[in-house]
Amino acid sequence: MNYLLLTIFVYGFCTSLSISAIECNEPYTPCKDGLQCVRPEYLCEGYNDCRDKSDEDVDFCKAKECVGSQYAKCRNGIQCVYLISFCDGFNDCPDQSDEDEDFCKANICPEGVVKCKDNLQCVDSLELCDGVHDCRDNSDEDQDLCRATKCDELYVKCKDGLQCVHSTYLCDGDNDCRDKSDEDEDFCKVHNVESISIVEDVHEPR
Ligand SMILES: [Ca+2]
Ligand SMILES: [Ca+2]
Ligand SMILES: [Ca+2]
Ligand SMILES: [Ca+2]
Repeated sequence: MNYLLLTIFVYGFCTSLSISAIECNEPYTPCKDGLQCVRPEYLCEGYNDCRDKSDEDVDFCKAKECVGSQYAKCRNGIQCVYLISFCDGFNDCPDQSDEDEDFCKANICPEGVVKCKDNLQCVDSLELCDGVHDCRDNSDEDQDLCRATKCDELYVKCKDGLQCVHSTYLCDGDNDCRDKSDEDEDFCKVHNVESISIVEDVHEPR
């Protein structure tokens, strides 16, 4: 073997050694090329994280179970998406099966999440009557519903009796209630106790 061939052989051997040397710490998984490590929740979630795209390989993903109980497979059996992403009004599965009408009609929203009036979309219960339209049919901000809705703990009803705002937003200098009542001097006095007790919890004692 001449010198040049020997040099190429040794160089090639060392390069292959350094490539295969990568080790992934728990819970990371190596990509197929052995050059990168990825977190388990990044496997088969629809985005390429490995440069060789092996984390989204169709055959690999079809055979792979989703990580943990908070994920479920799209209908195509390939990608895993968060349970709360099913019927949330946004397409998360590439085959759009997470927003399929028949599926969402029969779907029961997870705990802490409620169905819009259309019986299709699930929104967080804290998004009811928060002044922002979250349901496509706007039913989360329906006036009759909001008038009858009791605000969640730590939330306060605006003077209009419709909107709930977090008590830390009271008297903070920004208008959060549509009717601006959260910055109304008299309204602040009425709710003063709650807003002060929360502020004290956040700050370190001096
Ligand atoms: Ca991925
Ligand atoms: Ca979705
Ligand atoms: Ca809302
Ligand atoms: Ca405010």
